[in-house]
Amino acid sequence: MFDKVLVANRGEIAIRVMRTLEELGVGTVAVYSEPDRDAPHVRRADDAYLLGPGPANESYLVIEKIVEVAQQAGAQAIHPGYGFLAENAAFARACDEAGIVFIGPPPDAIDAMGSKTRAREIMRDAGVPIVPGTTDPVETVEEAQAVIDESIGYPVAIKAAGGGGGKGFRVAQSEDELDKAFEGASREGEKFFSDSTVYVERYLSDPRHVEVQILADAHGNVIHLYERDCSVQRRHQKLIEESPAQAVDPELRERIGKIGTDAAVAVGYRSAGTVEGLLQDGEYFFLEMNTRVQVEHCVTEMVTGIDIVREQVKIAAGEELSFRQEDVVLRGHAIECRINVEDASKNFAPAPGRVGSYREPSGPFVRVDSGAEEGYEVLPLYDPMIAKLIVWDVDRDASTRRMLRALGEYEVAGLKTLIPFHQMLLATEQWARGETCRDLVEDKEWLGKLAEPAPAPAGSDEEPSEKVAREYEVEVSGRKFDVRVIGEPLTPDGAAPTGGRKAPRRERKDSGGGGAPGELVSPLQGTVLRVAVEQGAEVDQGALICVIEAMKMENEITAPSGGTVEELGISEGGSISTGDRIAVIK
Ligand code: MV4
Repeated sequence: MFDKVLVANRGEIAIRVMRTLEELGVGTVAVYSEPDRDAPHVRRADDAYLLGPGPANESYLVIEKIVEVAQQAGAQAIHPGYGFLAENAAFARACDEAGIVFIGPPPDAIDAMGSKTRAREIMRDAGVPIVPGTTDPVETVEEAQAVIDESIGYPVAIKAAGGGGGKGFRVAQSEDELDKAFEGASREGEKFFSDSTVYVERYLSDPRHVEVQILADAHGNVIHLYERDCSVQRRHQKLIEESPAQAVDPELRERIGKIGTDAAVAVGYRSAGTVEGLLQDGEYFFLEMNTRVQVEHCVTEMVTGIDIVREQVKIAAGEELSFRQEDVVLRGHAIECRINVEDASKNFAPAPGRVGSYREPSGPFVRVDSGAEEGYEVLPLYDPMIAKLIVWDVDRDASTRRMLRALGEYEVAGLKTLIPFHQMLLATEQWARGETCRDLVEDKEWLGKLAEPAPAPAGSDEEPSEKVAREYEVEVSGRKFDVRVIGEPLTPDGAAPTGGRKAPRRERKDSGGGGAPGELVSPLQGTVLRVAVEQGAEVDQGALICVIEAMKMENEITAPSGGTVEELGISEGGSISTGDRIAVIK
């Protein structure tokens, strides 16, 4: 086993990985960006190293810097978590070249599965069922039209070859929508993956998203940990996941498990991975493979009793899996709710800010994987998911009731989270009947019920405290170090301040609700992609005002109330900051 592992991530997943490393007796090294100096994942680790400024491409995505830090810290391996560099083959190769173990699959498997057309080709050749459609890229609309007429038929899904997770995914119901869908998928592929190549699939009208958890070691053992159902998603962001899938019976369970392991064998997989697929009318089709540990791995851990991250680390250290397929037993039912800092009533707009009082649920069979705490500032720079709530019980019904109980105990003051959304959704008949809830999560009227007066900003009566840097020379084990201490200023008598830890207060304007009457301010920083209204226009509550791109996500900003657009302070292509005025609607 390794002595020391660097965790190249932040937030809940960094802490999740460090917990397992601690249990294995492995030392932990955190990395962080400037605004994350004080973050829980940094305090959790044995050692921590600064990477650079806040934007991920200057910190969490800088391959050379992370490899250099690992060498400097004496870490023998790097765990990438999910997101950031987790599915970056160049990073995996850079680790190899530096003599550091990448805790993940071989770079060639990352490459192969990164290209969705190559993945489909490999799976088809291995006898894994894929959604009917092309395995070669389709160059032109005319070419797409020809294959659709010849073999696929409408409706079709046009998908970016470099895509995945729904990025660069468009639907054409009929021939007259093909042009637009092709252009859209191609443009998004170019924007996100610098690859405008697209392919065509038959569009399934109401499939379930069912995925298989895989573990493969370096000794030729490939097993699966059964399936998860992640059908409750919005704009391809999963919101609720569960295991086992209700729609899967024992016979189908064995069949899709085998599809999962066949897929893993076909790409020479090693480590933990997920084979994603669509299930419709008892038919299961391969969709794509995620070559990382996923956000929702926890529900599988709860029903199998297997620590997936522990297995991942052991596999990377060269150990053989200590159990076989027949040892993996499913027990009960687990559900996970993602706790995002978003306002579901405002089109799931990001709602960054400072967490006020914070209390996590507990009690029997309740697990909280969190990267937040009281006073934690959720930065618009990073993913809005601050925590996950996972529960286990004997069956889906009991698990749902336990989740509702736990959601009720969860207190996150000072900002909007998806907690009320989850409470409302889990109480619906659609959820109880095991439906995908696809229309519900897009239903503005239903989501509008979640709107309530904005909570008072946390600790708004407190004095802000600024941090300062002080230089010291210290001696540790006979070795001299120059250290820069970043903390609260010294008190007049020269003593370090005492009392509770207080995070630095950044200047920020109120986001949403506040300001002048009728004023709509931007909840995030980004680029105005589209302005959907003109000055003087009459809009209804919930009407689309503009689309802001932030962190490569398109965010729809809607009218908080109906009225006339009296002032419009934005233009397409312009940049916008948190708290900037978008419009005044009276
Ligand atoms: C599809 C599909 C229908 N037909 N592909 C791809 C990414 C994933 N997030 C959802 N994806 C879909 N791919 C074809 N050929 C429908 C979806 C889909 C979906 C699937 C299952 C459950 C919920 C869904 C919500 C939106 C889109």
